[in-house]
Amino acid sequence: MATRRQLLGYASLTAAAAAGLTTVGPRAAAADGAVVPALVIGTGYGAAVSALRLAEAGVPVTMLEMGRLWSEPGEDGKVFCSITAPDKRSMWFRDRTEAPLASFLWLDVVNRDIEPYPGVLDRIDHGDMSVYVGRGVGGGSLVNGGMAVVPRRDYFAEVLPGVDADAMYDRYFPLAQTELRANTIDPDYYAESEFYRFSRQAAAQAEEAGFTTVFVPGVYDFEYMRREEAGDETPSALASEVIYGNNHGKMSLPKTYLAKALGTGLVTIAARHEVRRIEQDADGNYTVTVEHRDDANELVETKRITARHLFLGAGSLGTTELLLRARDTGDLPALDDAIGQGWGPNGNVMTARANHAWEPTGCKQSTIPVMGIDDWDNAAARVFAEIAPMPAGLETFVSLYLAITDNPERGHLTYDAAADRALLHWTAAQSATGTAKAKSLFDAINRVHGTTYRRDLFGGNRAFADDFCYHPLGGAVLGEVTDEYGRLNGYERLYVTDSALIPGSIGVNPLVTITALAERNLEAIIAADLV
Ligand code: FAE
Repeated sequence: MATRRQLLGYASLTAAAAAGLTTVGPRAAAADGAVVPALVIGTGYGAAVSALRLAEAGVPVTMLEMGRLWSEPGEDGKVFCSITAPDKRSMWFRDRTEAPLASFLWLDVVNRDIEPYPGVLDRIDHGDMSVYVGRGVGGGSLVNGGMAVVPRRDYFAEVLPGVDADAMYDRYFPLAQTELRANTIDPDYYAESEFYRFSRQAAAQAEEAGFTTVFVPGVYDFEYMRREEAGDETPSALASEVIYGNNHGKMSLPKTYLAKALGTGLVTIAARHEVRRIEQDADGNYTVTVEHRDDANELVETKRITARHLFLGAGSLGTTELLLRARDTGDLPALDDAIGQGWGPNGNVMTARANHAWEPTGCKQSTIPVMGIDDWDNAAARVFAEIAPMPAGLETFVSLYLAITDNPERGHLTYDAAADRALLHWTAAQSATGTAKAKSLFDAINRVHGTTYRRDLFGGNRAFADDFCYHPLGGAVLGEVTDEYGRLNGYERLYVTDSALIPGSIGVNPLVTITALAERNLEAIIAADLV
């Protein structure tokens, strides 16, 4: 249940948005020249945990977010647009949408021309790898499928050997799932709903081929979904809403951690505020240079805000870029040489199979995945494949999957001074290592079931889309460029708190790990550095 504080916090957020404001909470804390105890860059999972726990410890917090405050409805009465009818709200300053699926039956029918606008989903292109990220107050929680999966303990220990796994599994993973409001679909509802026919069919085919399938928890409220199907609530997951935002049902960060944080009265969130630069003054405080822009991307004001404690929660690419820029331009020259290393796409590979004509996957599909094919025990090709929907509103006969493989390849980021941005170095050959693992699983299903891959969906006649990811991880790896709690080497009171800490792979969808790790780190940091 939501607490009173949480309700108050969420109310303040929606009221600010309704009044056309970009700042929620005490405004002076985000004014030019403000000096604050703690500043958090970003409003995704790591950032939101940081803000809540700092505020609960009595520390006032300012959060700066480059994306919009997504609460006020547009002309159609909705805050977000659907996948099937995308408009300017869909993507971050584009002339045309760039959805993960490029085409259907090789036809260019998926993407639409749109007006440039600070839309909620961004795609950051880097040659052979494009990275999808959420933009807005709530970060990735606004656009993701909400699958809230705890990683396997053995793999977690392999990836982050310096972290006490007992503490994570006894305390921080359960805490993260509770705060995120993770729940699990009722198997009876799943078994009957026509919106999960696509999932039941793909699961049955995987089982027929000898694979194990598992239900996975999620942060979409499955009781709300059941009422959607009964016609008692406004549909969202059942109305093709997800990657461009959910208008209802999903317990995204503005309804959970951020609402609670605002409810303390000690947190200010300033939206459309992008941090461009981080410097340190003679007293050891950090001053950030922030550009406040409007929805036309015109500069409203450049501000400088100073903080005693600075937390970077701008996501794997955002945090790493800020750190590389600070190091390489000489603003924070003592940052570790290994910043930018250890990046990976969590082994993401998307693929699709063509079902037989007598095996429809359903015109009606929920946008929220609830089941995975778990083949992580296969040491030769560890794969966890999410059974993904394709909510096109028509029968496609497609079984779509987002496979997470244990691809051991790692890329790195460098700072390009001329372009003033970070460049990701990742090659198609590196993706191919993960794709081969995914292929061995889906080849087996195709073999047993007598089916083939769909090649009409990803462009270039390809069966596998391994040139984009949803799960960027790494760039400021825990225990390498930071201590074991995210304190950056070379500086005091400067912290990384997000997906940049995880070295490239975690074996499942990462949001719960990012959240739980931030909970663990903040507890230690607050106890030792702040009180
Ligand atoms: P993140 O949530 O990315 O937040 C970073 C925030 O910082 C963003 O709001 C940025 O706009 C903001 N920012 C960046 N640079 C700046 C700057 N310079 N100044 C101010 N603000 C800045 O970070 N994961 C799951 O576990 N389950 C799923 O089902 C799932 N589905 C996904 C589906 C899609 C389409 C996508 C894109 C991702 C999905 N993910 C999923 C991944 C998950 O959302 C992602 O790992 C987390 O959101 C990363 O959390 P962070 O706290 O690192």
